[in-house]
Amino acid sequence: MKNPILKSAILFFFVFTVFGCRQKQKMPSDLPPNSVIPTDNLIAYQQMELIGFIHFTMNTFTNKEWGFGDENPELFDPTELNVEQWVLTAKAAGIKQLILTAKHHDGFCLWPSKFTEHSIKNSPYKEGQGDLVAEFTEACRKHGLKAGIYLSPWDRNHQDYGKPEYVSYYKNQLNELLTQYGEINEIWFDGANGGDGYYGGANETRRIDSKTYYGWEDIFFLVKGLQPNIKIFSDAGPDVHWIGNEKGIAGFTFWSTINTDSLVIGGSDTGYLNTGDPQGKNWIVGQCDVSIRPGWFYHKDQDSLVKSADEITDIYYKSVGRNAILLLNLPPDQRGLIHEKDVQVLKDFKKIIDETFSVDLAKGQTALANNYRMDHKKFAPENAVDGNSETFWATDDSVFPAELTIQLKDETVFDRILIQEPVKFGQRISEFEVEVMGKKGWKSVFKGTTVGYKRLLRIAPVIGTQVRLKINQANNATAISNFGLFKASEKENFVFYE
Ligand code: FUL
Repeated sequence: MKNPILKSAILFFFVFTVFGCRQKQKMPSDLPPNSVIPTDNLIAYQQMELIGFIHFTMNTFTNKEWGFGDENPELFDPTELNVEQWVLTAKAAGIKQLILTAKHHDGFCLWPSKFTEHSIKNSPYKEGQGDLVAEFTEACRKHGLKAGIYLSPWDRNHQDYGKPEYVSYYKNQLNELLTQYGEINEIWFDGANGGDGYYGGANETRRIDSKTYYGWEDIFFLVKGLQPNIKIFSDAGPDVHWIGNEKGIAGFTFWSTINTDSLVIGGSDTGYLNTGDPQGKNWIVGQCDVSIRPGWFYHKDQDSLVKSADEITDIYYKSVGRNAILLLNLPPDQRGLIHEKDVQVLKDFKKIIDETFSVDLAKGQTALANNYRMDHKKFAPENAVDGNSETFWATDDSVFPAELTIQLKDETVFDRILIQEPVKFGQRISEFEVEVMGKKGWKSVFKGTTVGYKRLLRIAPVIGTQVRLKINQANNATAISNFGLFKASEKENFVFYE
């Protein structure tokens, strides 16, 4: 080549390309995500952690759990109803969203639906001018809570239940609820469907095939069309699924992945719902529903049976602490208020949680690891103890066990441990262990399986200078966004280890 300018241009291009590529290879790529990951919308949903149910309707006044559907609307007559009391009580307990039974199985509507007379518009409440869905959604918004709606698919009042006409009625109701009350963050589709009822005076038993009757795919499409960010709850998702029991307890092993094609609303394998499925092709948040009282609705004779703050705390560890959402039911009484006993329990529960988790003893301590991805600081172990959920420690591929060691400045006593995976990359860990360095060397204090968005461990108090998290098995490179150590509040009376 004679032209020296052309020669140096070609040389420059060659060097730049090769060197440039090399540089690129050396740059730490982001951690490759799993094939099943959550949407940002679902991550934000799970970050709420604790949400509440409000079971309040005709049953509150008839002292029933399931109304037959023949109740006279005039029975709905709260004397001191105060929706702000519900919202402020919930908010003070750390609850981030409330779901209201806009219509339970008895068919009575808490809003003045155009499509039925069986509603609040024919009750004494505000002389028929009341709209509890409006009051509820406004109060939630005013105090910074998300609002959700429960609309029972089963309707023991409606004459057409079991026929195609009822499905149109149900869709009309969805249309009202999802267009007239601003943003609705969750819609709750119950699995209890069909049986005996009033059915417009027929007083008979009507069975339906819950797989085909409602046309769920069309309903989901309608709902998402009206409220694109809404989360749809049912046994089968598509966004949030039932945990398989009404005790508020997720499996010790719990995957946020599951296969929805094996799920049916009202007929799924409860064991499968309780553990999720490591091979699952759908990311669906698990939700643990439970009532603060034995019943879902208020009954005076259950005033002495309100769960204690310790019991709610135990449930919290077995739901939120096992990678699921806790949906805690707070049923207002006939006055229309959350009862004083329930309010006190919620206060005590919140104190226990706040006191336990206010000081993270691992935060800012020295963190070491046997490996971190590409030796790059973006994946360094200290990211797991910086108190920032956006940063994380991650290893290179196929490094097992992956070990994160926290060196504590002083001998430290703790009995609660927090582990979090950055789930935007998927749920990975299936076997882990925590060890503590005490006077006699390393001692195993907990052996676990899944972690996910949040795993909380309860152990007997230990004293140590070093703590080691060992990830023995995962479906992809280990990533941990938070590792925390805590001392349980003195107010927690019962001690559960797990
Ligand atoms: C169940 C219903 O039958 C109960 O009454 C309650 O609403 C509970 C949350 O869901 O399926």
